[in-house]
This record gives sequence, C-alpha cells and structure tokens, in this order.
Amino acid sequence: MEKVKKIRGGDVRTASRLIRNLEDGMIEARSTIKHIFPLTGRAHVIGLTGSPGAGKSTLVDGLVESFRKKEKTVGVLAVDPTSPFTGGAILGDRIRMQRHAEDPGVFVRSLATRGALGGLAKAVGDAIHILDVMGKDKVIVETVGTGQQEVDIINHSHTVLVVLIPGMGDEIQAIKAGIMEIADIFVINKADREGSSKLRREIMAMLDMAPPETFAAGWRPPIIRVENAFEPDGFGKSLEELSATIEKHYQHLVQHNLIGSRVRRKAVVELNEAIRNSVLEPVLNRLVQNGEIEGMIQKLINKETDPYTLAEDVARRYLKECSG
Ligand SMILES: Nc1nc2c(ncn2[C@@H]2O[C@H](COP(=O)(O)OP(=O)(O)OP(=O)(O)O)[C@@H](O)[C@H]2O)c(=O)[nH]1
Ligand SMILES: [Mg+2]
Repeated sequence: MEKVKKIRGGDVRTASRLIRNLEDGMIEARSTIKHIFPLTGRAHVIGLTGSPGAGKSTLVDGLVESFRKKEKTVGVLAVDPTSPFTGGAILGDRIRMQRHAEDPGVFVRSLATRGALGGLAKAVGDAIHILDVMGKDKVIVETVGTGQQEVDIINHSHTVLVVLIPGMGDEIQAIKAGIMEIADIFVINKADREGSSKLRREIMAMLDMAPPETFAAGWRPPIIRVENAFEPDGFGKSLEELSATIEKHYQHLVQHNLIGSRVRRKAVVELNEAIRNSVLEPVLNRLVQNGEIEGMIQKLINKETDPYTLAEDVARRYLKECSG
C-alpha cells in the first residue's frame, strides 16, 4: 500500500493526513491501520499526565531535546492541549515545540478532544501506531490528568509519568487513586517552588503504604525533581536524570519480561474499542437515523418499559442480523 510505504519512510504529510482522518472517524483511514498494525511494536511509548498547567508540554519539549542528544527519534502526541488553565495552549505548544520544527527526527501532533465516547482514545491509540511505524524510537503522549481519558491513554504506554507540582494544597488527596497506581515515575515539576519537599514526602508516604505487589518486579516508582524551566542549567540536568530514568524503566520492563503484559493491556483496550466502534456505534447510529431512539426514550419516560428490555430487544434484532 502506497500510503503505508510513505509512512514507513517517515512522510510527515501522509502521517498527518491519516491522523486527521482517523480523528474524523473515516472508515477508509481505519482500513489503512489494518496494514499499519502488523508493523507496530518497535517504539517505546511514554505516557505523561498531570493537572492542567503543570508544565507538561515544557517538560516534553525538554525530553525531546534530551532524547535527540542521544540520537533517538521522537514522536509527540499532545492530547486535549486546550485547558482552561492556560487557555489556547495549542498555539503555546506549537511555539514551545517550534525549535524542533525543522528537525526531521521529531514529529509533533496535537489531537483535539471530541468528547465522543471512545472516539478520542481510539484516535490516540492509532496515532501512536502511526508514529511507531514512522520509525520514531520514542513516542511521548501528553494528556491532561482529568477524567477517564488519561487512564485510557496510559493503557497504551510502556512507561507512565505522573507530573505533580508543589503548592497546590493537598495535591495527593486530589489525585485519584487510579492515577497514582499507574505511575511508573513521579515528576515533581517546577521544583523551585515552595512545598516541593513536602510533596516529595507525601508521595514517599503514599508509596510506603502501597502493598509490595503494587510494584511490578520490584520497580518502586522513583520521584524525579525537575528544576525551574526558566533556568536552563538546572532544568537541563533534571531532564537528563529524567530521560535516564525513563530508559532505566524500559530496561526493567525488558529484563523482567514485562513488555508482554503492557502489550496485552493495550491489546485488550484496542479490541474493546474496536468492537465498540464496529458493533455498538453502527447500531446506535441506525436507531438515531431511523428515529427509533426517540420512541424508545418516550417509552421510558412514560414507564411503559425499562432500558434492559429495550436493549435486549435491540440486541436480539441486530445480533440475529449479524449471525444470519
Ligand atoms: N515557574 C515555573 N513555570 C513553569 C515551569 N515550567 C512551565 N512553566 C510555565 O507554566 C505554564 C504552563 O506550562 P505548560 O508546559 O504549557 O503546561 P501544560 O501542563 O502542558 O499545560 P496544559 O497542556 O495546558 O495542561 C507556562 O506558562 C510555562 O511557562 C517551571 O519549571 N517553573
Ligand atoms: Mg500542554
């Protein structure tokens, strides 16, 4: 397939167009992924999440530089970059990543949130595949740490970074337990700020309380302090430490045969999403298009029936259609 060949050759325009078409849910784009999928699995996928304005994009930019120094090629996917905190951050991301714009070893793409059920995560998962097949050694996915979405994206990563900042009050309390559990590395960002030692102590205490089996093959998530981004020396040093730790984590996964379990985790999520897209969406779309859904809603409002009876009726009709 010509398109796949171009993507394998690292063609930025073809890759960008395909990602855009996937975001728009184009069926044809999905069929290209069928050819891409068997070629995936080379890249080290790094998920990075944290609250809005935590300095994630600044951090990603620093990581890109650090990886480039080690001759690694890098792909970056920034998901939902417009947060109410920094507002219009897409432009900000572009400016921040500008210095890498001319570097053919770096590919940066922002993905907008569509709010559609499963729609976003699906595009991200496939976009990761595309960057992988483009030959990027490292694929970094930045997501804002709110809601279910970032949990989904974490399912696509080998190494998960949770970015925290000091002085946000009871930061640890505010973070959902789920997020803390999936962190492979904690980053205390803007560590020049007051409260960074306190935050470190809080994370340590939380890790101390976790049962030992939480830490896969003995990997206790390290806590890396990243100094002020506006002081290049300290920031640069912190970033070197961080990228070395990321590398160490990947080696840990390889040495302890844990890559397989991450791959499996991703496979489960992808299959779930694909079934949802191929089975549930078309059925729902049809019910909306033929107006049936409205009648069903009315019946529920009038208490003529219940949601389970209606759903079972739909399942009977459509599943019969599929198997027949
Ligand atoms: N004081 C201080 N400010 C920082 C530091 N790093 C980033 N910032 C600033 O914090 C703001 C947000 O930085 P971003 O890197 O866009 O943060 P983000 O987490 O990607 O933001 P969203 O994607 O909008 O959630 C910007 O104004 C940065 O200049 C730091 O180390 N110290
Ligand atoms: Mg950002």
